[in-house]
This record gives sequence, C-alpha cells and structure tokens, in this order.
Amino acid sequence: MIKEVQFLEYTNGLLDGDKDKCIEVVEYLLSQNVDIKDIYVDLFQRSMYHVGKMWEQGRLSIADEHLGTEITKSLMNRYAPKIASTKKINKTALVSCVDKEFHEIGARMAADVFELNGWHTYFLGACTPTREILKFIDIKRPDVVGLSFNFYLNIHRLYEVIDHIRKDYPNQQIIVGGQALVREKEKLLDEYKYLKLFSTVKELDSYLKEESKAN
Ligand code: B12
Repeated sequence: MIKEVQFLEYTNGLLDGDKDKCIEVVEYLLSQNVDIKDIYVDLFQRSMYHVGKMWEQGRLSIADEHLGTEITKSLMNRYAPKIASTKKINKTALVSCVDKEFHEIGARMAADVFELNGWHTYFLGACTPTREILKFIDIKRPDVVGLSFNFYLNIHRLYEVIDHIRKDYPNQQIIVGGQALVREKEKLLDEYKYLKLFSTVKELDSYLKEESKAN
C-alpha cells in the first residue's frame, strides 16, 4: 500500500527532475515489501497521469514531461534485474505498441508483469509496424500477443493489426491494454469476442494467476 505522502514526495521529485528523490521513495517502498506492481500502477502510472494532466493544462512544458518519462524509464531499468530473475515457465508473450503509438511505458509494464509471472517476453516497444508484428509472430509463435493502444487516433491501426493477426493466425490469443480503450471497449468486446482487454497491469496479473491455477 502506497501512502499519499509517498506519492506526493515521489511526484514532486519527478516534477523537479530529482531522480535521487524518486529512487529514495522507491527504495523505501521496496524495503517495506511493497509489491512492484503497486509501485508500477500506484506510483509510476499515477504520477505520469498527473504529469499528463499538468501538461494538458499548460502547467508543464514538453521538456518537463520528457524528463518525467525518462526518469520513469530509468527507474524501470534499475529494477529490471529483480523482474528478470523470476523462475520461468514454458510460455511466451510478445508485447508491442501498435504502429504510430509512441506511448511505450504501459506496454513495457505489461511485458514486465508477464515476466513476473514466469513468462518469457519479447518486448518490441513503441511504433511497431503491423507487418513487422506479423513477421515476428511467424518466427517466434508466442502464446499470447499483447498490444498497447493509448492515443485514440491510432484506433484504425489497432483494428488493422488485430484483423491481420486473426486472418494469418486464427488461434492466436490477443490481449489489448492502454488508456484509449476507455472509448472503444464496448465496440471491441462486441466485435472481437475472443479479445481480452485490460485497464491496468494489476488486472493482467490477476488474469495470469487465475489462468495458471486453471491449467
Ligand atoms: C509521456 C507521454 C507522451 C510521450 C511518450 C513517451 C514514451 N516513450 O512513452 C510522448 C511525448 C512521445 C507523447 C506523445 C503524444 N502524446 Co502523450 N502522453 C504522455 C503521458 C504524459 C504519460 C504516458 C505514460 O507513460 N503513462 C503511464 C503508463 C504506465 O500508463 P498507461 O500507458 O495508461 O499504461 C497502463 C495501462 O493503460 C495498461 N496498458 C497499457 N498498455 C498495455 C498493454 C497491454 C498488453 C496490457 C495488458 C496493459 C496495458 O497498463 C499500464 C500499467 O497499468 C500521457 C498522460 C497519461 N494520462 O498517461 C500523455 C497522453 C497519453 N498523450 C496524449 C497525446 C494527445 C499525445 C500526442 C498526440 C501529443 C501531440 N500533440 O503530439 C502525442 C501522440 C504520439 C503518438 N502517436 O502516440 C494524450 C492521449 C489522449 C488519448 N487517449 O488519445 C494523453 C492522455 C495526454 C492528455 N491528457 O491529453 N506523449
């Protein structure tokens, strides 16, 4: 559980470009056995949403927002060895942003949560062209493909990649996450009944745990 005071301390550090302060807060939380998924969602995600709000209101510059992004990414890299050391099971996931989707932190978190559940992951990052995702599926044949979609205007790219995957690999399991889903959820679930949609990586984590119990 992350207290409001810790969130504020961390977010002030992020807004000030004070990476050491951010590290201090995360180290403290880890020393208190706070789960890394809570740190991802209730600290990193929440603080970046706050950055987005301030930027939207013209209270932060683009440079400030870039700084917040880079500090968040560097913290994720810092704790990556913890995540990679999880004992692996024989399952693979490919996680990628759809084409022209620059927002990559959420997708990276999803890949990390697969890893924390023992999966081997291929994380392709931002802006992966549809044909490249298809080629990669052909070579690696992952058990699950996870797509990230955050900027609403990329909606046709999301439909495009899902349609191509289903045409070429009819049994491929596909999951989708990202905040632009809010506006498209009903339609997606209606038209693509086999899709699984996730609002946060905590939901993904619960789903993976349920699935592993069931199998
Ligand atoms: C940083 C940032 C950027 C950076 C991204 C850098 C990078 N390397 O990632 C840059 C500067 C490139 C950028 C560009 C733009 N951005 Co921007 N950006 C943000 C900001 C501030 C933070 C994004 C972030 O990292 N959030 C934290 C992560 C952890 O949250 P998340 O992405 O939601 O991920 C969680 C869930 O969604 C889910 N999830 C996400 N993906 C997946 C995938 C799977 C498989 C699963 C299971 C789960 C999952 O799990 C994650 C963890 O719980 C947001 C504000 C916000 N509200 O997020 C705006 C925001 C996303 N951006 C926005 C906009 C409009 C833009 C631009 C159009 C701005 C412009 N005019 O150029 C461009 C679009 C570029 C493009 N084509 O993608 C809007 C999007 C509105 C919308 N929904 O359509 C937002 C919401 C800002 C705002 N309030 O208006 N941006």
